[in-house]
Amino acid sequence: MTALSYLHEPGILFNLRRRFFRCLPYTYTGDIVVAVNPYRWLDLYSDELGARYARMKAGERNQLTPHVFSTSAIAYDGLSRLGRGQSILVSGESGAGKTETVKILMSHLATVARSRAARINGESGADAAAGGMVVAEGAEGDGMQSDDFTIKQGVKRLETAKVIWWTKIIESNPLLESFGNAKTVRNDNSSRFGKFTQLQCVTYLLEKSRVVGHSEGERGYHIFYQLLAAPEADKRIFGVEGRQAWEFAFVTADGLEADAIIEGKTDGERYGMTCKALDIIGVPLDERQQLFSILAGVLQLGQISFKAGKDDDSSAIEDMAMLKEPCQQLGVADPKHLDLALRYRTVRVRGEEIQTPNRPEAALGTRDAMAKAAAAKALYSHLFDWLVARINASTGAPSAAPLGPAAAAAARRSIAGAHGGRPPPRASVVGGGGAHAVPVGSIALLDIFGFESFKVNRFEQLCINYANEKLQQKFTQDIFKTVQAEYEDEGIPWSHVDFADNADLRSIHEDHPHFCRNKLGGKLEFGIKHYAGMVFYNAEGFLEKNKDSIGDDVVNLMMASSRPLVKEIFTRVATGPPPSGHHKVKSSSSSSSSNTLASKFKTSLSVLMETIKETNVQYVRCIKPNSNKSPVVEQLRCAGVIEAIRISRAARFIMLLPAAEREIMSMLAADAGAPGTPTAKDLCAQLLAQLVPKGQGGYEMGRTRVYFKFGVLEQLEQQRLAKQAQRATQLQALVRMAR
Ligand code: AD9
Ligand code: MG
Repeated sequence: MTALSYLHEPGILFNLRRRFFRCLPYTYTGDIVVAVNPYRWLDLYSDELGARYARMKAGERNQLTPHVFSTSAIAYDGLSRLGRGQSILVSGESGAGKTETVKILMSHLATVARSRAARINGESGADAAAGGMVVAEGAEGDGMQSDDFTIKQGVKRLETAKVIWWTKIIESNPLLESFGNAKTVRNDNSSRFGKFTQLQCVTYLLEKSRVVGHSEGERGYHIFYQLLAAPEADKRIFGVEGRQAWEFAFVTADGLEADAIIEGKTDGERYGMTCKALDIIGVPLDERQQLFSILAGVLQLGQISFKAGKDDDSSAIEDMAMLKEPCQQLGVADPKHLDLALRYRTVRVRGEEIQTPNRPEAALGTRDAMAKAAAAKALYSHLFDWLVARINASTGAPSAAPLGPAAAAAARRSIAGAHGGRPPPRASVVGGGGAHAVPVGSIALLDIFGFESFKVNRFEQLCINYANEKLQQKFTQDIFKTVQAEYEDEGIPWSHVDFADNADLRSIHEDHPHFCRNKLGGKLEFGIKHYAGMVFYNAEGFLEKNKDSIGDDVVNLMMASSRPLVKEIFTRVATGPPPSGHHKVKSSSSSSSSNTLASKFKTSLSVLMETIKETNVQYVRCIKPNSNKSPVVEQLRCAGVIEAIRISRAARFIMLLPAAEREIMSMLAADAGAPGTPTAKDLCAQLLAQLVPKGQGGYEMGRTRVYFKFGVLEQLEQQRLAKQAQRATQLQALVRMAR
């Protein structure tokens, strides 16, 4: 893209389109990789190809076809050679391919590590494939070539541990997707949480409302459908024997049956994959059953309905029998306790505990229904956090300690598994090293929920789009910095250049240009001009969702559960999760305002940005090519690809390769009558002095490049073409005369 002499939107679009139809989804614009979602698996992810990019030396990037593999190879190299922490930020709108790209990057990092280890150990490729996959290893090759038998044994054991470690990492991706992804109108496998994978996996804001409902044409979390598509024998254990997804209020689809299907594998097949993945990360059968029991309990909570009570201001459970199943699955001994926890709340009045009914302020039962939904959401989100913690614990640095035969066998089975045209194994949590190799940094990958704009946008969309704004801001600043650094390098005076920045959003008020009231919408509607476009939000339910609290009664009930896992996930929250090894999470003061979901989210995003700042950042911008969704040019604008160019235009100069400049110059040299000069730079300077009108600041001479004011180069090009045409006519005339 940077080699194009005309850098403008149509040119960029044309280039991307042409490459897309030639099955070349990757294109470089400078250091950025633009990835256009091919929506079918192309033969671009083989181990052989991965190894080619892995062997790529610094500065060789442009000799190979543009590929996202170059990003992972450069990150790996930056870490292992320079010891600098790396991060790869993948962005793009919903469905653009971020999650898949991150998986491709991860599996390639494993390949790079493998091929490096193979080189060090002098192993054959096949042997290396079974081990030696170390990311972030300190000194490469230390003592690895010893002939000593015991050391060899030790190394072998370590290699086996690494295989298992990588397998766990690989398997954690689809596992987290089962629990944190769902079908939306924009993407069948849409991430409803953000994920920053470093040594540890840190997740951001799981969309909780999806636990209890979803819009038309969408689905709840995959895992619920997997549970209901499980073998009947399993379903019997969880009390959902013979039941179908459409029977459960929380996950039922009001729309067509087709809405409840996602492409690829069936939910039943995915259930099997999830069980296998749980096995690999070390969740034993008993715990797995408890996990699915909780999920079944959540679904059954959704079946509880309320009716008017005996006196006016009370409500009652429609049918007490409804409580039996959820109580059994959640380990609540007495259904009456669940009844009380849902319909009453305990308040303390002068030291005394009083049970008051949830007042049905608006419609009867809405309060109770909300308590029910809050309980379900708490159960699910605590379970999700627990799962992430388990994955982190399980994918810590591999140790050479003996591992259970079951885990080893499962790991081997998984590695041997076919990938059916999809990319090879996906790793998840990147980093870590051998038992004796202390990691010197890590490679982090960020995969967030993409920018969203639906017909109706709610609190979740505001949070999601806010996260995207944050990421965009970092991108713009980096691009800006790159341009600035280049100008300084070239010895060109730098004057302040403006660039689009939505940082002022935080000061939104009525007459702010980025804030807008929807004239047609209701009182609760407002719009925000995001970097990626205008979005109108409906503020209904904002306060409730932002408060994000459940009653103490439900928490106490769950902590008294006879199911150890239910107890555990609520205890983790009550006492706070154990501090993660790698991230020092800065906790803000716990004033009441910082307890809202939005402020917690904001703080964790700031911490994330601080973490990223310490690393060397690379960008991948994913583009969705569908014509029925948003036009590509809009996405390019949003992805900052156009923005990057706009910034250099705002700086008033277009960067060019010296060769291209010289070509034009020499074409004009004869006419301009420039005397021969020793250096190309002098020639350029003289020529330009004659060709470009003086006093208009049409160009600026840098040390190695000429920066033209926008349009000047195009003018010169026009002249050149005119001259060429004139010459051709003259030549033709000569030929005719000769005849
Ligand atoms: V969201 O913000 O989580 O809603 P993503 O993550 O950007 O979104 P995702 O990676 O899930 O999108 O990609 C959507 C679909 O595009 C995938 O399910 C694949 O079917 C398809 N896809 C994405 N990337 C590739 C690819 N490199 N090759 C083939 C792809 N198909
Ligand atoms: Mg995703």
